[in-house]
Amino acid sequence: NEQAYLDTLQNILETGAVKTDRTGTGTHSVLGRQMRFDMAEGFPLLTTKRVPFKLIKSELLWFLQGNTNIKFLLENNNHIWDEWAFKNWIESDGYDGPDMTDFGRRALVDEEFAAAYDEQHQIFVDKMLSDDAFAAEFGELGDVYGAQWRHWKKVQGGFIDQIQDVIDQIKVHPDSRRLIVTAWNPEAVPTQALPPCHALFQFYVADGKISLQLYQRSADMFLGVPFNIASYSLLLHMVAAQTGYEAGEFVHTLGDAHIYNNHIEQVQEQLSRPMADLPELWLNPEVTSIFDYTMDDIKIKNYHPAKTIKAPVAV
Ligand code: THF
Repeated sequence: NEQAYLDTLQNILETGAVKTDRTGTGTHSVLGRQMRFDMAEGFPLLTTKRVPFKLIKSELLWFLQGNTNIKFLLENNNHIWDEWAFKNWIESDGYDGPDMTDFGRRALVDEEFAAAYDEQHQIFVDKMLSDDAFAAEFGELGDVYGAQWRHWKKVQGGFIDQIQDVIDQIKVHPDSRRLIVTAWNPEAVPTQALPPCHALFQFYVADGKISLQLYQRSADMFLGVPFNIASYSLLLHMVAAQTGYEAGEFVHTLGDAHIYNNHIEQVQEQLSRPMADLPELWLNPEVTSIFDYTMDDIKIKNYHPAKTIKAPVAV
């Protein structure tokens, strides 16, 4: 439950190596940790800070649609993938605004630049929502989760729908040790702006319950991981509902688990807070396919978190 997450944060602060990273922010980092979340203890949406569940829902529905264009996210007021599409735009010939090179880092250290970035970001979002051709060209993130999950490209041509296939397999061979979905494609990695952080996951059925383990190669402990825990737990509940099993455990296995240097105060604030009881998840029982869930079919109940804690995202 939530304690496993808080213990991992504490452990990284105490034992993490000081390590530089791709984004230039710097981290405290450890290799190889594991957290377990038993769905019987409640839905693991953290209570020591508010985690915006709406954003988790729309992101997961976006993955499950096989959608890789951020337009759907923007229509749902979800901006967690904006930076990646924004980067496509400012590096294109169609962009004629002020120089936005390295915007993520510069926005943190230069107030004047941050204002210019906010302005260009807003222009980008407005264009995305009002101009279909613009959205088709610059909202596209390419080979990200939706593509890998739902239409993995076969060498001989054609596609594999890994989500449909794994659900079919769970129904026919629940004992299988091959109930795997992979997002990691070594052929695609060199050309990807952001190779998948959640690289591979596996389902496991025993005693009438279905569980899910994720291998996450890179874990932004303060911002990304609370989302990832809730997202995969939601996916587990959906797959459980669609295969007739009870939801068991979400096992979260981390590779490079890090706290960014500009998140340390926020982590300390979070660690000082008491936990509340975990909320409950409601899924509309009338939905008969994993691909048919909508925003209204998914609800969180009795969620009483502590206040939001803001932190900058490393790009
Ligand atoms: N990049 C980095 N540096 N960390 C990540 O966790 C991450 N992701 C995805 C892609 N790139 C990443 C995007 N996931 C937030 C949460 C998840 C993200 C990206 C950003 C975030 O900023 N959350 C804020 C609220 C944001 C809001 O309200 O709009 C928060 O306080 O939780 C790993 O999957």
